Amino acid sequence: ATHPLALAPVTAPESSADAFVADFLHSLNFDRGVALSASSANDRYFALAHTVRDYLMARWLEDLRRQKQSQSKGVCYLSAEYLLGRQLDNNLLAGGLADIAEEALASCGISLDDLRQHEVEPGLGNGGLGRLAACFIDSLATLGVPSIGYGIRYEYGIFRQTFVEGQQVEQPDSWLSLGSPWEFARPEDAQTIAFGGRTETYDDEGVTRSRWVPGWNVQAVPYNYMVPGFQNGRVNTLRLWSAVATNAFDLRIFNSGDYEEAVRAQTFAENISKVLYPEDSTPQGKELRLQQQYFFVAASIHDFLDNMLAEGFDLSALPDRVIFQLNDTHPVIAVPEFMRVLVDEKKMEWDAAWAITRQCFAYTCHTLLPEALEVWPVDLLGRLLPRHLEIIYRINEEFLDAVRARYGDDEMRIRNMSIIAEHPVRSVRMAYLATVAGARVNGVAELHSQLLRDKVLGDFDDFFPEKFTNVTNGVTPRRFLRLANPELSGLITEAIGDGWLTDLERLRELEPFAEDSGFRAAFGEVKAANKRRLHEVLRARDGFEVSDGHLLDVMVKRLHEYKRQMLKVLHVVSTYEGVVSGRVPAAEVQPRTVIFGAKAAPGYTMAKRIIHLINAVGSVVNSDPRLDGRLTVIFPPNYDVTLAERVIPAADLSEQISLAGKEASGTGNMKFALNGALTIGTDDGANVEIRELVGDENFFLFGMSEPEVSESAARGYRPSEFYQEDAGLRAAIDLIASGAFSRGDRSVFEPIVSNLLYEDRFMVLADYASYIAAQERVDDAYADQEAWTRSAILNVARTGFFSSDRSIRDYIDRIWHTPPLA
Ligand code: 26V
Repeated sequence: ATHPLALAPVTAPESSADAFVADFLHSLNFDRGVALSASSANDRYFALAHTVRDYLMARWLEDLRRQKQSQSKGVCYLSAEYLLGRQLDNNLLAGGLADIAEEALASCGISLDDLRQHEVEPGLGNGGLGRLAACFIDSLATLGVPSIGYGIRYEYGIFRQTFVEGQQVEQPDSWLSLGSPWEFARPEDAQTIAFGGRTETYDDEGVTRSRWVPGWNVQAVPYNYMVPGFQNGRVNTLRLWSAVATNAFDLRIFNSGDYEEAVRAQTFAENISKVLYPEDSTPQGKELRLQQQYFFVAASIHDFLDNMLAEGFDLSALPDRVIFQLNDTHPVIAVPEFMRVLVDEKKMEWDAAWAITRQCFAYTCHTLLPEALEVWPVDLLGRLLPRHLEIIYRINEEFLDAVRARYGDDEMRIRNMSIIAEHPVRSVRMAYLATVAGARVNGVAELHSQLLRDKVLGDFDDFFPEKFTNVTNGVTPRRFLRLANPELSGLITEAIGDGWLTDLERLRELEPFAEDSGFRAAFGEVKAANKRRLHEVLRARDGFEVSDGHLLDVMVKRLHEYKRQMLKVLHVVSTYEGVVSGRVPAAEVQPRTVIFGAKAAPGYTMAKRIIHLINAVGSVVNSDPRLDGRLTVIFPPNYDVTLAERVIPAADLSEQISLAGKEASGTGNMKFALNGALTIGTDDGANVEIRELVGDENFFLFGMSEPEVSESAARGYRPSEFYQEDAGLRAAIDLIASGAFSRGDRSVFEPIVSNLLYEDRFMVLADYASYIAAQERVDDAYADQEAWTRSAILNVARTGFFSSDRSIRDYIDRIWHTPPLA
């Protein structure tokens, strides 16, 4: 670092369109090896990405150096998922390069917009949890918090969804097939990750110690991704791990002369980071999934300890240097790994190690569904990670001793609080381990955090109330307002300046503009333009023709029964049935286009049936002339971040209709409100906070409250009573049962119908009447466009609270206590 050239990379390239052209052409020629005249669009996209990368590089190198050098406390965000979305636009915006790049490319006769379309989004997440992690690393960089995101570089992300005769068919998402211009492999920073084997005790100068004698190992190779802050000169790192076979492992087998076995072993190792599990909410207890979890957290912990701490660092000071934030239970195996390192490898006393560990971890819970809480069978965990199981047992023993000391021999309580469940199979309850080990436990919206304390983790709240806190989720305004909705962003900036991009509460200053008819007209124009833009996308992407002048009603999120896409289907079917039965003249139907977007977990049969039903209803409704084109249902396949960025800014109505007490937060709900859609929703998750902020008169509330749901369940819920008593509901369900949407074949949707009538776990029928009434209020409200637009503006103005910058500030204040930028 003393040679003068050592400083060269930390000088940013000159920012002018001409310099940009030179860099772009250089990259095209020397990175891609093609002349401009011979280049493909993909070549140009790569060259552009490399050019943008180069501009950010100086800042990145500087931040890497600073983070390593500074002795201040940093955040290691541990997440099995990052649903990043496309990178090019985000990095252009963050680097302040969008205009220069556009001008530079134009001078070469290239349209930036064309190149954008060539980026395959990295879909390394399932839904809300993964997208939240992506928003959080954006905000961490923008706020300049010393931090690093750790995760897995899945070779295949969330599957690509196609429909064949209306049914979901999954295709592999080979997002890396053309390579990724945004990643930097760092094979020299690889970690060796061990698995299997056994434990033993040994005599260490008179002290009996335990150690792990692993059976096999793999290499974890990190890939770094830039995470630029918004125009603040900061660039953080996302470090994703990829599995490869270790040489030692290969050699042993090669020496035995078994070539096929050696290749098999390689495949075995590389399987670990091969594919993202597309299950969302229902853990399957698959061994490979536990391997993935341990693989990435062990690599991350060792990476941090090896690379971020100075030589000879005093480990007892760890709590002043790091907090590991556990994004749900997926990374919780980090806790026993950390203890193993401190006790077995660093030879620390158990109590001292535990005191440190308890300060270095915090846990975020993202669910309320009991079946979504991860448990690992003890026999599986013990086979894969025998030493970790011993450590978990000891943590549990000491914890239960403390519980006994407090409550006496209350065996019921002990059984309920044990980290080890005995039934149906002996298993480790990962949420309990995280709660016992974490310095803090947070839910993701006020209601959710309250329900965690009252119900899911009630005994733990009683035992350590000081641990529990709330951090309401948020979304990054850079991606979901500025990039997704450039026209609205322009209008906002014209009205109040651009401070909102990093201080979203300033959207409040828009409130008076709701009363300004000129502003309302401009706002309405933006919405109309966004709809036209969406129509073009849907035409080009899927061949849909969408009518103008419709209320655009959108429900996009994972397909899950608790989210109740079924309720939306019943609303569509009931509108359709009203017209075809002759009870309602078509002319009285408010023209609506209903857009669905949803992937179902491949093994979730009921969810897939509901997808089939939506498509079936769509094809009947859309082609029935009696509707006079006033009701359209479209379901573009493969809803992803890229499509979200097009759909959300165009929406008039946001459907957030989960059964109260089931949706932990929701984050789509926030994105819609920020883009000026009105919400029809239940009192669930962050809907509660959205409604409080925007005001009752700007939100369509319906359905039971959480306490009402609990009461109804306790009394014994009988859905068929609602069917019997509500003629409209009966007609809609009967129409589905009749085979009207399945060419007369009554068997196709029979499982959906009988589930609704005799089980209906998520109380669709109980909330039906209230939902329909709320939709009637929507129709009435939409008829008065001035009033509707006024409400839409107020939704934008009053939802600045939902910036992920605010969420991160709350994490800092309530959990991390990390100092701001160094
Ligand atoms: C669970 C599992 C189980 C094993 C297989 C893979 C897998 C992947 C994800 C999950 C967790 C699902 C929990 C989740 O995504 N929760 C959502 O988190 C959002 C961000 O906090 C929140 O807005 C949503 O309400 C909540 O459903």
